[in-house]
Amino acid sequence: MAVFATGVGAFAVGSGWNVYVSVAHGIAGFVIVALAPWKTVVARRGYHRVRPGRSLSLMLALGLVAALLFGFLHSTGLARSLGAVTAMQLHVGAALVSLPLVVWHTIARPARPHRSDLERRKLIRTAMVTAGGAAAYVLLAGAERIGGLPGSRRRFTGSYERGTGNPAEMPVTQWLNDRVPTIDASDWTLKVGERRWTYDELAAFDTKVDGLIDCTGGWFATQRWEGVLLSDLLRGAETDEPRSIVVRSTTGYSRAYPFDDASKLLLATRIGGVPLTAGHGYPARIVAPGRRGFWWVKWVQEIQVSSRPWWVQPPFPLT
Ligand SMILES: Nc1nc2c(c(=O)[nH]1)N[C@H]1C(S)=C(S)[C@@H](COP(=O)(O)O)O[C@H]1N2
Ligand SMILES: [Mo]
Repeated sequence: MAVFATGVGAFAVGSGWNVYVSVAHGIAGFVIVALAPWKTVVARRGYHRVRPGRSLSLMLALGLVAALLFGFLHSTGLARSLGAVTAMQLHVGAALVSLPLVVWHTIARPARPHRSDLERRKLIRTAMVTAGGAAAYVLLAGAERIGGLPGSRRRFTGSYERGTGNPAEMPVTQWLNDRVPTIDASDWTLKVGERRWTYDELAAFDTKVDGLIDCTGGWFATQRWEGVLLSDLLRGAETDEPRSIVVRSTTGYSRAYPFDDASKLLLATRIGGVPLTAGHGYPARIVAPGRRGFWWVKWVQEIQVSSRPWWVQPPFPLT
């Protein structure tokens, strides 16, 4: 459970304390590996008893092995993509398949708590396994560095640099199933409050932000973005109790941000001095430094101030 929680945590945040979450996620992975031999003995015993759910148990074991393997391949950089999919996608996919199975397994195969569980000896053993996981984590990081593996050049979120200062080299990424729309800027407008902005009006703004985008898919890049800060754009569009800013794309993808972040969010029309490409969000996209890539809404169509708190939304987009 710790490994799922830290994995989700690492996805949610891209700055500050996230580094601890990511490190904990790595250590938890090693702890699972360390416990595997012991668990294998228990599982082998259980497997010989024919009972319902045996194939589910087997699937769970396979799912966890796959999640660990692909996590290892991504983080070391030994294999970052396998054909059309990335190791990171397989890592997350295997984890998502395993999660309901873990829940089922905990309910269907309860481990009865023993009085001895809280004994000093057992607590010390737990501490030692965790310390062993941490040591393995540090050793692997060292080995990556000495061996010159790509894994040592990752950001603390686990992401690899791709296309900094060169937008053409930067991946075009969609969160789930969104498709890149073809938008003709001459019949596109941006609705902000009651006002509609044309592309040319927006393109006249030239606030520049060197912003780092870090996709949960495992890559990051820094670019010079250019456009208008939401705090400038929203002047006059404020409502009575502004609590959040809701940004929606032409495709229906949307995110809500705390209202107080307005001066940190840019609506960009240019990247590296030239208009955005369709893939990167033309005509206009959000630049949200410090937030993971899924907050950087592309193809923005509407920006509204709302009295609803920003956290009244799914933690991750649903499309
Ligand atoms: N409308 C819309 N905006 C979106 C997405 C999406 O699926 N739809 N994906 C997000 C994700 S997950 C990332 S990492 C960035 C990627 O930006 P890029 O394609 O310009 O590199 O866009 C974000 N903005
Ligand atoms: Mo992403």
